[in-house]
Amino acid sequence: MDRTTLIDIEDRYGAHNYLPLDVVIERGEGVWVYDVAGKRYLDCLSAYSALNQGHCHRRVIQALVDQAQKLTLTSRAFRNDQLPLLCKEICKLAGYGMFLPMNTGAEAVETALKTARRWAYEEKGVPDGQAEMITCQNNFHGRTITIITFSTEPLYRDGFGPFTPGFVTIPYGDAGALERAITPHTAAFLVEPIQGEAGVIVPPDGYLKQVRDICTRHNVLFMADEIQTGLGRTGKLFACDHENVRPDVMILGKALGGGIYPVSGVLASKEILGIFEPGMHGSTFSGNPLGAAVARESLRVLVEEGMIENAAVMGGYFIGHLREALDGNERVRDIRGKGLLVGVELHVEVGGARKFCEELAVRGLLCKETHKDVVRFAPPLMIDGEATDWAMQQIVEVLDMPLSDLRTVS
Ligand code: IF1
Repeated sequence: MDRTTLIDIEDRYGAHNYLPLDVVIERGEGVWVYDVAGKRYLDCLSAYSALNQGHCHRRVIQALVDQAQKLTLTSRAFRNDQLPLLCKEICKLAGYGMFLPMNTGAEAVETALKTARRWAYEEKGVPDGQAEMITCQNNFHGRTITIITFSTEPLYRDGFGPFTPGFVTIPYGDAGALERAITPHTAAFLVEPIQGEAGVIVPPDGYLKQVRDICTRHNVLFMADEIQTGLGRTGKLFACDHENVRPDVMILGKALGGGIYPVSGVLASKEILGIFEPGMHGSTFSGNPLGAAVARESLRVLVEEGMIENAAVMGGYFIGHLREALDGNERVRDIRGKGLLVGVELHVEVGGARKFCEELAVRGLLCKETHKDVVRFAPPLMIDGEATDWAMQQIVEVLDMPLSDLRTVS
């Protein structure tokens, strides 16, 4: 079916909760995707970092197919032969004592919040029903009603109340604000090591170390949402590794399923995740053998194929070169990021980043604006030098074009 027919059908029968670039993708391989007309694009979004291993990675697909032919779902009413190995392998890789699997990122965040509340009542001695949680301005942790309770973005929040009590918001990157916000009832501090959706906001050097120190001193759980920054994206296994900091609770999703199958989960010590007793929490699909097999292979591929190191090398090259090449560009306000999570912020006067994303798509490079003025570039982690050079050339050229020459895909 052709592109416009498919778009019409989607717009007629699908809810309009997104405004996608009007490319209709049919096939993907590595860093490349192909639309229904056969046109090739370099994917510089990677489904918001869910595709760190690239599209349809052969080994992960093989693990999926093999497992799908054997066993897909038992529910946690019974055991299966894949979940135990996923739990062990991810704990060994990440250096934690226990893993609690879920499916989507938002569910993993909810799981972490439930963990922290229960821990506060049972271990910390917070009076029942009074646990507090600290979160940051401009955070993004998902879309459930509890999670949007502490969103500061009206678009995500307005009209969805009433909300969940027990949350406090502080500025991001401000360790002093964290210390001041802590009370005897504080259970946890939930934070993204780099704020992705807020526009690739990298906190000041040393922030995560200070957070670690403050949380330890006040017996508050440090919970890192590494759903977007984790699993190699920033050139280390976790973004917290850049400061050699170990959060008490590590929240993962996205690339844990290799961009193939939704797998998420929470890592913590036995003391912390040990608060869960049978029946307290769960989900029909969590820990299913299909997802577990996919996650196991997704982790192996990341490590064995050197993707994390490649993200560090290519990311450094990408950011360094863009800074140099866009030095004199008056539209560009800032270029920032770590590894292959890169944001290019334009001055507000430019009037938004979307039209540059449209022109880039016409040229065969897919990326997406975040908020209004930032373009986020986050290609799969196995991108090579040649594709990186080509991408940078397109970006530099497009950011230099007269507005009237910019084309749109539709
Ligand atoms: C959408 C944004 C990115 C996340 C972090 C939890 C979740 C996400 C740090 C929830 C999800 C996604 C969801 C997707 C778009 C996207 C996004 F622009 F909206 F904010 F990546 F930057 N924590 N991020 O980034 O995980 O439940 O979606 O599996 O909601 O439109 P999920």
